[in-house]
Amino acid sequence: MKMKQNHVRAKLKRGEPSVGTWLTLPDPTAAHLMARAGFDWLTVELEHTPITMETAAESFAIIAAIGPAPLARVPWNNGENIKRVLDTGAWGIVVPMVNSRAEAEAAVNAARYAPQGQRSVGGQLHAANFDTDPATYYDRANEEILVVLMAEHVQAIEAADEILRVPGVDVVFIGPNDLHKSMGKRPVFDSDSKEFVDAVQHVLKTAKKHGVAPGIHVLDAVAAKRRIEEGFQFIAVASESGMMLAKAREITSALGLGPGKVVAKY
Ligand code: 3PY
Ligand code: MG
Repeated sequence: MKMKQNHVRAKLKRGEPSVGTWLTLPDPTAAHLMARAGFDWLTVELEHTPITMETAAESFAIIAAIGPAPLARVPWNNGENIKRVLDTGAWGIVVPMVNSRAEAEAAVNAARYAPQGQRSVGGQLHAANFDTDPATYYDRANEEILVVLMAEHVQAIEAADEILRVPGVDVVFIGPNDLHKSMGKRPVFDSDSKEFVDAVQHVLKTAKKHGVAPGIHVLDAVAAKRRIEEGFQFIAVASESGMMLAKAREITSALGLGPGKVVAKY
């Protein structure tokens, strides 16, 4: 039987950039509306939000039906999290804080069926979200599921060559906030700090060397364009709640209602 192609993985394999955003609100209605905004993919954020597996599964289904690729940032790098988001219909995983070759292997192992990994066979929603039957899904999933590992700690920068050598890794995605924090600096999306700039360039170079698509989280379209020009391919721009609040604060300040309170970083 036919199965939908993961257009994001295909684009990245062709060397093209792919832009998406983060979904942080525990609300499939927000996912529904954002899925129509034109992004290539949407990552349901389960790491730092109240979003439950049930809400995430509803969002994956809506996003896949409308067109973007539904991805999930898992709360942490373990097999239970990875299995459950994939079995409930995510087309890919974003795995936080992967700092060593062993941690990279564990993530790939959980995301790929044998012989590439040890993902357990089961579930219904994964095949439904690829508009196919389970037998076809089990045959093809290893070619369609996107595995994104995060480089967001100085240890990951040091181990980048070892991590990106692991077969089955599609993307290395820099988390600039955690990366700055691990350097003893204030968490920010970008800075001129030499240590940060060198780390970003090292990840970019090492990713290209191993045929892995480099990615990074940025705050706006200007930064996204700059990172694409540098060679980054998997670009996350802010989040849906960040966009909502930025627009709200633009309106309140234009009307002289005061700047409002800063409630979200992105
Ligand atoms: C970070 O900047 O640490 C992130 O996790 C962004 O996604
Ligand atoms: Mg982070």
